[in-house]
Amino acid sequence: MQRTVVLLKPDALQRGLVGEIIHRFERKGLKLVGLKMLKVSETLLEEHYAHHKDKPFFKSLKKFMSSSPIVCMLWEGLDAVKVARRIAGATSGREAELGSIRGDFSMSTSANIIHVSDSIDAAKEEEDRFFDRDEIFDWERVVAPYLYGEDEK
Ligand code: FUP
Repeated sequence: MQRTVVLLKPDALQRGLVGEIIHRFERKGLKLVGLKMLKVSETLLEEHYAHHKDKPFFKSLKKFMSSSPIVCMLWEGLDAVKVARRIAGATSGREAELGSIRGDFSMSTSANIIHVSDSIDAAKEEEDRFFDRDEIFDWERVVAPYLYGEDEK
């Protein structure tokens, strides 16, 4: 099973969308294995968004991401990385498909509610970046046989 990191950005908290978003991941069948709030430091943001450091929006992105706490979540499931990306939708809320979180709740490319790891490698790096080992819970989901077929375990 894969794990993927989901961050609920300050706009999700300010707009009271945290419960709605968690609900969508839960209903899909992903398993919550980590959950916490965090005030992100400048250092952590610079590491997390290192690939954007030369972009014109880098400074405002950092300001936005540190304007409120964020919610960090770790979700587990078959193909969790790809599935979570689809639940989130395209980067720009204006382009994202209706039915996705960004498509339903965002009009922006910067205030776009949610971050989701974009590859299996990124998911592993981000898990280490945002979670300590004792913050990850390896619990047995008793309904697992009703979420996956025998051949999918
Ligand atoms: P995504 O993987 O969909 O979150 O998208 P990116 O890695 O391309 O972008 C990461 C974050 O940078 C976005 F969520 C918001 C910010 N960003 C902007 O503010 N403006 C842009 O034009 C592109 C990205």
